[in-house]
Amino acid sequence: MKCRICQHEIRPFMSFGRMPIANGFLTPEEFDSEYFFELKPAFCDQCYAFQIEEQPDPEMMFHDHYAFFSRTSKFMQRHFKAYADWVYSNHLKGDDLFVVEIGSNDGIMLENFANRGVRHLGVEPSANVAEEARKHGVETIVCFFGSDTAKGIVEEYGQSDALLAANVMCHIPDLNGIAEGADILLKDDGVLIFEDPYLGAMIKKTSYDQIYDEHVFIFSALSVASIFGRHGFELIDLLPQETHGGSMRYVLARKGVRGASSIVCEIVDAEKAQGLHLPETYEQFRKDCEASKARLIRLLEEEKAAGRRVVGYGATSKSTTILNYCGIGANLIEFISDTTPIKQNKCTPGMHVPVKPYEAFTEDYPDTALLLAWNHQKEIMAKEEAFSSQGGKWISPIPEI
Ligand code: JHZ
Ligand code: SAH
Ligand code: ZN
Repeated sequence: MKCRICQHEIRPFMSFGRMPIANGFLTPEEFDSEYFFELKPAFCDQCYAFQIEEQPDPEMMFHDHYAFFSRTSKFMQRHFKAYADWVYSNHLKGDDLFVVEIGSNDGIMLENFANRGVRHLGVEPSANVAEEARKHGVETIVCFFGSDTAKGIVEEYGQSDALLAANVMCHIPDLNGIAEGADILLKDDGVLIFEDPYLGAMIKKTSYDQIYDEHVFIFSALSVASIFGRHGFELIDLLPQETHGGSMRYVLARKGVRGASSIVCEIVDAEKAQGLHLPETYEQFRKDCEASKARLIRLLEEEKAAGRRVVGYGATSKSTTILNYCGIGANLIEFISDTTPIKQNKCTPGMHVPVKPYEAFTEDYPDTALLLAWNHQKEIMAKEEAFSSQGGKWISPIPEI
């Protein structure tokens, strides 16, 4: 295969096997026509882009019945308020500000700009979540961001002061097109700011569940500097985040326009010390994934042998990789509880475990809960004190089982 960024010839270093659409929750009538592809990660040692070999077409993942709504976590609502406040105080100056967000989903971030009366626009291809954003006063257009969208926005609204994103840049296969779009859209001193799950954290925690159809890339400072550096942008700041099991916020501006923080060099050095630029690191990661899989299966089989009821907590996109890679189905977990209405009373992609409303968990506690939304551990442990204190046991598949 060719690297999506630099066209260098690269080879996958492992396979997670046959995978469905991670957010493709479905009914039994749809089992026969379910789509599958082989999930194989690869690393490019020329531009440092960690990527998957095959990604389904964007329209198969993002449409008018997309299953992920950002507002399902209270913690994430607070996170996005803080993110928006930080952008506002540190990167926006002057009057008549204009902010654009890619992948604005249900408006969780832009609502904070709307509340300040800042001109804003969300670009969101999934019509159902965009509709939810509008209910919160967030102006949204339903389309995929790219250089054509950028031209259209400039014609209608003018150039923007900031182009923001969270958990979407790593979903977009044509990043060269995104960088061109950013160049068209941003004012001369405009900033491009985004955050995504961090490669350094994924390697450290063996959180291989970050790898699924939507996540075509997993970024590091090394790769982001190289990807956007080809288009005249430079990294000027980096802010590690706790969200989604370890993320990084990247701040970029046109080369030479704004000063760069010394943290950029520090983090790049730390990534080299961690070996994120070396193929051997990914060989070790493969072994760590295999060991993690074996441990999780053994533990669930022990629960079953002991006659204990196990239920999954949170039908995350990430869990599609865990369940399918480890072969965990209704044989090992009874059902998965989730608070998102669109996922409820459907089955999980590939392994077809039933998804039930949250109340199915609270009304009849299992012996053990498999914490598939492990990135929301703090929020969930606080919420589920009653389950834990009456003897309920938790298994977190990641970071350590
Ligand atoms: P959560 C999605 O990943 C997909 P997922 C996407 N690719 C991405 O990058 C990130 O989001 C941003 C439920 N839940 O946040 C709600 C409860 O049931 O880990 C969600 O279905 N009870 C865009 O899907 C799921 O868990 C709770 O108390 O891996 C959490 O999904 C809480 C807090 C959540 O993202
Ligand atoms: N920013 C939110 C939502 C992340 S989900 C958060 O962090 O919680 C990713 C979102 O990006 C989805 O709503 C999806 O429809 C959207 N998306 C995917 N590809 C896109 C593209 N090319 N342009 C704009 N949005 C895109
Ligand atoms: Zn490359």
